Amino acid sequence: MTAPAYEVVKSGFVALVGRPNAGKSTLVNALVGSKVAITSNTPQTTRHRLRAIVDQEDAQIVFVDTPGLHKPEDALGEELNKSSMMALADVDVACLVIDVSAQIGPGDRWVAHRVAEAKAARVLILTKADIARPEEVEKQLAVASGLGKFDEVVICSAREGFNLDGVIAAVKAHLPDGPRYFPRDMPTDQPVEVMLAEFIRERILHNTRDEVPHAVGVAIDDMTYNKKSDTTTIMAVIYVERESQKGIIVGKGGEMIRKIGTDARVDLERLLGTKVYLDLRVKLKKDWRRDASQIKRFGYGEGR
Ligand SMILES: Nc1nc2c(ncn2[C@@H]2O[C@H](COP(=O)(O)OP(=O)(O)OP(=O)(O)O)[C@@H](O)[C@H]2O)c(=O)[nH]1
Ligand SMILES: [Mg+2]
Repeated sequence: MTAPAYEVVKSGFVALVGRPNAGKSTLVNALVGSKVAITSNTPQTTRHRLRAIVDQEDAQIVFVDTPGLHKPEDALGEELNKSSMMALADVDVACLVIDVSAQIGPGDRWVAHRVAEAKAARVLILTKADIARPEEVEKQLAVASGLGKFDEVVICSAREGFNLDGVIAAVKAHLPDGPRYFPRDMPTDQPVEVMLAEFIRERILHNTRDEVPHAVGVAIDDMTYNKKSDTTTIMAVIYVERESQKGIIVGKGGEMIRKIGTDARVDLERLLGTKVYLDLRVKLKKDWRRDASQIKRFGYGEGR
């Protein structure tokens, strides 16, 4: 037998699934050690599957962050669920992520069944341990463990960086030998335009409430780099579904859209490593969440 032409390490794909708001994307960012996924306390923040890569001397773990599984109310919701389910179809390890501070209910049970059906090792991750008392954690652990048969159970806090090593060890134990699938210094496989649009959308999620966060889609129209001033000009469009939402995003005298732009620029500049001039416009795209082709155009769900 001849040796393979590549370095053999522990490598494979690891899906993180769970209810919206469970803490999946925050955990992915903490594991990778850089911001690759947007996060917010608005459920259904994540709108597409994304890969985040943890590279070590003896392993390469490709985490797949997914949209929270929920009861869909529109075409967008259906797309998001479909995208998460597809992530489960082809991974080495399926992680059920549960918020240790929230009541475990039918939503978690449903996701647990999907994890049980996956042909993968199963890891139960209880996260947000920093906001639960030890006795609450114990109680949740007992209930969550009853959701299915798990190969590993881990308690962690993404926010405080508690037991991230435990998460890594738990998944690594179930990875096969294989090649590094991605370059060693690549934290995510997302195109830069997607990350820019998502970073802008995150700032909208953080600055607005009620129906507005869900009704927003962001697209990058154009991007040009000026070497002399070391500045990237980004033209982005924020789409909303109603005229009233447009007013909220723009705000009184343009105050809100300026704040969104200023907030977003910090992440955009960090990502690009240049100064950024951000031109934000707000446009109306009536009921886009009900329209499969529009959803696809934004790249949400399985789009793009
Ligand atoms: N205290 C605490 N809060 C956390 C932790 N992890 C996530 N959160 C918060 O929980 C909320 C949801 O986090 P996300 O990472 O966006 O959750 P998600 O599971 O990706 O949500 P969806 O994308 O909607 O499915 C955010 O407000 C996070 O700041 C944690 O370990 N501790
Ligand atoms: Mg998420």
